[in-house]
Amino acid sequence: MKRRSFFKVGVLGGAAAVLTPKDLFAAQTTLIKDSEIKNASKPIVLSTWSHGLEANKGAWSVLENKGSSLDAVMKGAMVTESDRSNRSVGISGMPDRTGHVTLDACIMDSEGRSGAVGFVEGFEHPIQIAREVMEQTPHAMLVGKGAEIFAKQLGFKKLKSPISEVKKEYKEWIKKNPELVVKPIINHENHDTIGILAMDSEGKISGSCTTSGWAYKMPGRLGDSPIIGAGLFIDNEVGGAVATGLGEAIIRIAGSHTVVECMRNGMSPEEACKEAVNRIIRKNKDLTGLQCGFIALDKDGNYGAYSVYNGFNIAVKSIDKEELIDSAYDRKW
Ligand code: SD4
Repeated sequence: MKRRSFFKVGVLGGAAAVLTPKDLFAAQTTLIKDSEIKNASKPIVLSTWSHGLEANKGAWSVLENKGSSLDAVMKGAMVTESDRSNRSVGISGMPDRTGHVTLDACIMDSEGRSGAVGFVEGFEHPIQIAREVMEQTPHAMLVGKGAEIFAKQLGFKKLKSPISEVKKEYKEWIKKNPELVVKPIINHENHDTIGILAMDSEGKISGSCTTSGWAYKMPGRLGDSPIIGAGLFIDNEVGGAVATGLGEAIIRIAGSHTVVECMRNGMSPEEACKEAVNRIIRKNKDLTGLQCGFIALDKDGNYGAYSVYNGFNIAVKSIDKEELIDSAYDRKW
């Protein structure tokens, strides 16, 4: 929160000790400068990175027909998962350092229900399996073999993975990178993950996140993307947030949950994303290659984004908008 906001809240708090948390929230939110608020009418869908433009089209086909935000965020994610030209999501994504493409995904709805899968291989739509975990099981997350058995029982087909292009690229890469641990390279040219937030015509917010994870990660590694609170968090009383970038840094500050809680305390979506990014910056002395970004949507349809480095962007689709906006950021590459 800005100093100005603290001051005003302090004055209000001093003048009227009987203020309820709701009053306080109202007082805080009125302090946000108009220029910091990007607003669109509902329904609306937001996605990370430029591949979000296509994903948004998929989500929009649900929202414009008065479909639910839950169906919209799933459909949007499925568009990117099926795009074989996409080297960062789905079975055409980047492999781990043993050549396996392992996939992580999660989904969360306006009721606070969630489902996730991690470390699954060869499935076209991890996001659908995550939704089934939410709807068909008493669990919040299934990983590895167990998740694959569950998916097969539901009739999801296991495909050949990795696809030949990925295999070829991997063979070249491993020759040049024989060491066990490699530094992350996540920037505007090499990034993974699609994160989607949607609000439907009833004002219900849902989110999804799906990825092949950090390219050439160690086998067995899970990032933030399937972890509720890190890669994605929704609380319909407040809004939702989704993350992209170096998952280890995002997990360590419970990134998306942090963004939502900052909005609950009166910050605008962009301010809340900035606060989460600032925490990452404060806690990581070496920021070389450490790109992380958040997008957030509040319950009134305001949205914003913030990243460590420039180059992150947010795709927006509503009745009167279809655009890719550069995220605000802390520093330049
Ligand atoms: C991960 N957060 O596996 C993902 C990767 C990503 O842009 O979002 N890259 O850590």
